[in-house]
Amino acid sequence: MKSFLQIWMPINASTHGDRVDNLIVYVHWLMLVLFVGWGIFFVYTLFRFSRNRNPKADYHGVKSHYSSYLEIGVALIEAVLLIAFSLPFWIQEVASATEEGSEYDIEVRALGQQFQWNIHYPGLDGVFGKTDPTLIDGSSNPLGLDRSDTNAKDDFASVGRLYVPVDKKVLVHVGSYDVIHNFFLPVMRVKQDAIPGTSIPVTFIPTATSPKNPTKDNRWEIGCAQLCGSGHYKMIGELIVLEHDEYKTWEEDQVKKAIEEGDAW
Ligand SMILES: [Cu+2]
Repeated sequence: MKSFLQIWMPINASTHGDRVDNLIVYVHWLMLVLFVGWGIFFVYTLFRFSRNRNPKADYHGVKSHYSSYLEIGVALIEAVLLIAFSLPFWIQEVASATEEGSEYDIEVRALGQQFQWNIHYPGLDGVFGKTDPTLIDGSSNPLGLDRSDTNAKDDFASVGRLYVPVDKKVLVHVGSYDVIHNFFLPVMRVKQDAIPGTSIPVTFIPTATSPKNPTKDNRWEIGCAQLCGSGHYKMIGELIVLEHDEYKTWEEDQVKKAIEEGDAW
């Protein structure tokens, strides 16, 4: 279901995006009702309790319980939003989708670093090679990959660019080298804090391929949604969703470069 507020949102290109958007829409409707309701109440009090009508202060105040009932009503609606919409969504899309043993097609690591996203691909063996923070070198080894590890031989990095195939389940382990960043894929409705020393899984399934020759206005961005330092504004990457065979060709190409040249970034 496409809700009318989606007109003002980035396009949604993930299977779970509609549920996120619907929740945003419900919260906005509740906020609109509260905004109009409190606005009317405020104007009412200006007249009802004006100095002209109440020359003497009333030391007893309001006796009715209407405002309490209203507050309870608002709390109930919020509880319904949380229990009926947010929690089931979170359990299904976040908790169970990322738990140990759940199925996925592509697995990458996204590591925030002032001020870029380093994407680590495990290569054709599907196993991430060993990394060591002391080996990190901004230009030649942004992941700190230990090439002496056999699993690391075909690993490669893609700085600022996340390539994924369409219609496949992608698992991203989000982490950080330095400060707290936030891995944000607006068109996938994915937003996850990247916290140093932790690796937090997020998943999504793209439903469309990204624009072929993207311009600044229609490219699919990777953003950093957490103020992370003076270069935060330029921590923008690009999400590239390819057809499955295009993705395979790209991946094999990167692996070849990694094996032949010992690096691929
Ligand atoms: Cu950042």
